[in-house]
Amino acid sequence: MTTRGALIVFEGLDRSGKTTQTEKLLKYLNENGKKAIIQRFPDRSEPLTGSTIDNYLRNASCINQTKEAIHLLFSANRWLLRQKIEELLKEGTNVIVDRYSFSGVTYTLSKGVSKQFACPPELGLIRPDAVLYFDVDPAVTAKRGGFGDEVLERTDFQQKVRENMKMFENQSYWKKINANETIDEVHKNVCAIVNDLIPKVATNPIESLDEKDFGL
Ligand code: NYM
Ligand code: MG
Repeated sequence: MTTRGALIVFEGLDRSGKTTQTEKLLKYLNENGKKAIIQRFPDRSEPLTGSTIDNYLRNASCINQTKEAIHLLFSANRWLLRQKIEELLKEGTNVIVDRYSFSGVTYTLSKGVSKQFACPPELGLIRPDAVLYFDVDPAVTAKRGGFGDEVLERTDFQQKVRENMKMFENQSYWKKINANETIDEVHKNVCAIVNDLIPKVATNPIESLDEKDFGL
């Protein structure tokens, strides 16, 4: 019987260490004989939406610019990769995702858009088996290299995102990680969760996000 891969999502504020940790996890899984790939969102290389989103993030002069339209573009960017992710999971590849619907919803809510607008486009995307939420004080990330390069990287805005992320705290797949620890300590915590997760979900059906995931 073929077993499926796990969908492992990394979430957190800008500069919380997600990208570093997804790369370390990929290397760890591969070295342990497990198939895995990284899928980043936004996927700036996706042909229909990627360059438009990249352009917005690097050039928009204000976070309120086109907030509804950009929200739908971020969501479309995920929908355009949905089938590929499903196929990978079915053939037994673990898919490590750097940001997903949870960033999609909380970043947009933090711009003042309603939950009723922000959540529905996410319904039907594949539900992650685990979301590793990298929790860190925005005062800490603001001091990390590169902070401030893109339009949403402002401490007051990041604080709102952190507050909004609390809406997911009670989901069974939500695993809070202390992102203030060293890179090696965080990696150890990530590996422990993932080693436990992969065999547990191998024969589970693939499910989709629904109203319950967003408290609708
Ligand atoms: N972002 C990311 C959103 O606003 N909505 C989304 O759906 C996603 C996936 O894009 N500041 C924001 C969060 C980040 C920015 O992401 C770029 P990254 O991981 O820094 O490349
Ligand atoms: Mg960023």
